[in-house]
Amino acid sequence: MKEYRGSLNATGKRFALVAGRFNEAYTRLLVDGARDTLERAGARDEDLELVWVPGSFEVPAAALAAARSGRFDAVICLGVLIRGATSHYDLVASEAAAGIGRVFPATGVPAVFGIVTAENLEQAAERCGSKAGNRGRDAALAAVEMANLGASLGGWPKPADTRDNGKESAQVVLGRRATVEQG
Ligand code: INI
Repeated sequence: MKEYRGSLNATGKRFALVAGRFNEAYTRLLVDGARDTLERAGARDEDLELVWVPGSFEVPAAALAAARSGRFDAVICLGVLIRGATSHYDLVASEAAAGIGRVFPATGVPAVFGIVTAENLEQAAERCGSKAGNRGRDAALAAVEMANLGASLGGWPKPADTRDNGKESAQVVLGRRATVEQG
């Protein structure tokens, strides 16, 4: 049986990192981990671009813009969500996950999920470079693997609706598939 597996060689590949500034001290650890992993896998610093957004809620919009730019083989989404006293965390977490999940089908560019969702500061710290690893590194490896797997399979399919220059794709990602006037 023929098997396909994306390699972990990032040589010649271009990546966008999109990071939420909320809980910045932790998010920076994810960014550092992702960058170090990409460079150790062979990516050149000049082939990496980092986009900061206010928080995890805004990550999907910037990830979509990066994916649509055509400049990247994959987009790495990073953020740190820590549960508070209200339902805010749940709303932001579900929107971030759903929005990031829609970028790939809408653009044909893999967007990987490196958002830490933690119940408290201790859990966040554990996932940002201490005893539970570094989710930024994990996400970077997933991005390299997906970029290479796509190349092995002859390229990830571009959605049919890129014919309208991505306008329809944007509506899919933003969850507004129904009629929306484009200005
Ligand atoms: N954004 C995060 O990335 N992490 C959080 O823990 C968080 N909490 O808990 O509030 C958070 N909120 C901000 C949100 O992502 C948006 O930036 C904000 O609501 C403006 O749209």
